[in-house]
Amino acid sequence: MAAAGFNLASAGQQERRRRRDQLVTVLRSYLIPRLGEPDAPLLVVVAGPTGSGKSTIVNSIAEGEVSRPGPLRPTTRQPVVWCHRRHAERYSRIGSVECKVVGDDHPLLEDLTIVDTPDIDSYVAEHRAMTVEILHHADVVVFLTSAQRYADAVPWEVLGGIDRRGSEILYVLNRLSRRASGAVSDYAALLRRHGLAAGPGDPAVIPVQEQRVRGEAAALPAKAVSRLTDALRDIARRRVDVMSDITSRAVAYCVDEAEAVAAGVLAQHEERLRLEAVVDRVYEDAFDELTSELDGGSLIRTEVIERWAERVGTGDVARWIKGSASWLKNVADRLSGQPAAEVGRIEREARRELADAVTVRLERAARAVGTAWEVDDAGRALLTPDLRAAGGDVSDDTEAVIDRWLASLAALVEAEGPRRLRAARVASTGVNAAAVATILAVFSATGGLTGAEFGVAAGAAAAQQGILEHVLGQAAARSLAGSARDSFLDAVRQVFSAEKGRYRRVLEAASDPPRLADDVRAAAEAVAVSSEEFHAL
Ligand SMILES: Nc1nc2c(ncn2[C@@H]2O[C@H](COP(=O)(O)OP(=O)(O)O)[C@@H](O)[C@H]2O)c(=O)[nH]1
Ligand SMILES: [Mg+2]
Repeated sequence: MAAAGFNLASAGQQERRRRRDQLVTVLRSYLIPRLGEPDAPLLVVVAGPTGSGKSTIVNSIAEGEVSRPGPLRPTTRQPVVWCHRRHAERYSRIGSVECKVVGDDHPLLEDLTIVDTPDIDSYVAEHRAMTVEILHHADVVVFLTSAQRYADAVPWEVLGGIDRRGSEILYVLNRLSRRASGAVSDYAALLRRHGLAAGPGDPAVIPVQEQRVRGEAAALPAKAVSRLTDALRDIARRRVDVMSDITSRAVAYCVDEAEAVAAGVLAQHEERLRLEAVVDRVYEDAFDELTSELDGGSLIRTEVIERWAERVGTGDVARWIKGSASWLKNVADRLSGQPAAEVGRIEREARRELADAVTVRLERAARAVGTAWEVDDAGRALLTPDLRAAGGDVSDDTEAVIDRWLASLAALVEAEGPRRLRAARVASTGVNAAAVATILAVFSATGGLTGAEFGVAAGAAAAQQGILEHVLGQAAARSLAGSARDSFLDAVRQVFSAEKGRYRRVLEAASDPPRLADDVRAAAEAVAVSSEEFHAL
């Protein structure tokens, strides 16, 4: 259950984390230790706001000084555990909180251990934290507040948590003056408004009248706290049943909350999928655009195509169309006459132009994801300057992918038409010339048109297709151009996937796998089963 990280900063995040934390706390701080030591006395924690008389009340129950009270705030700086002598060792620490232990042999302590705590509204944060932690371990809470301050000094959140997990809470209204007789029912109504169940017995709120503090022990007379003492004696008498009820309620709470945590895991997963879908759509659109530009002949600037075409000899097309075959010899001569470096340069230029065409689209896609995530809480929290732009290595990666494609293209040209290549005496120019022609055919988008259909007016584009067709034959030329196109798109898709992967990784790190929902439910089920076994003993 604790493994649910809920790192996706959506609107639901805080609530999911809060529920997970409460659930884990109930298991770790209450249920597991409690069921591990079923014979330990019930832990009764006296808590409340500053100066409400907690220490005085504990002393009054003990009829002696257990915890020093005082007008100076804060007086109680550490929990004081009043327990039976034979249990003294077990309480030097409760959870991670070090406690002062006062061993005694008061009959109440056979079944109960009573803890006086620092002020729950202390200005010392450490004191508040200690008290909250001790409260997590409580079987029974005595929540003490004074008649003067009850309206504004109740920590609803903390009490609500304890109430929900099923511990008993005794609400004590201290220092009541005889004149303020409506305070008890007013306080009870306030508690009910906040959804807090009435304590055991009647009345729900236990009143303690304002007294003069007497004696060295700084305690109230026993009679003043008799209703509270009676309630505690009753709980002590029913210790085994009370323990069983509280733990059963805690188990039921955990099972319910685990369901809520599991639902949170699934809801978070949905949110993650939505963000992922945005990324998929953006890159899908960018890829579709690139594909249609490729097929429409506008992926690479026309000037570049024409410059390349010039080198291979566009002017010869006219003669070819008129039936002269000498153009091919001219092309072959021109290419073979050129130093290898020249053909290499054409390739490099093609590579550069292509890499740019792809990179520009990836930059645009990254910005589009940035814009879309920006308007989503979770998305915005995940966006980094890196993610708002294409990956730092995207140019190099694209060039590498294109290099591999060009290499495979050379192999493809060899495989598709070596005989015709030889026959056409283009072999002397090497595969590169044919590869360059293929590149140009692909990027000048002659599509399925033949040179003749395209006509002289098509210029460079038709020339490339024409050369290829003449060299390889029409069918082979078309299939070669088609395979080259497809393998180019496959190669580009790899770069697109790698780019998308950056967002996927971030989303993966920020969200929990949906199977965790099942794990959480299974863990809750295991808790319920062990609890049933425990209660059957
Ligand atoms: N007169 C009178 N003083 C009280 C009563 N309860 C507490 N006090 C005083 O109020 C101050 C704070 O009490 P204390 O028990 O230390 O409060 P805590 O902070 O809640 O533990 C001390 O000076 C007590 O003597 C009471 O019922 N009557
Ligand atoms: Mg105190």
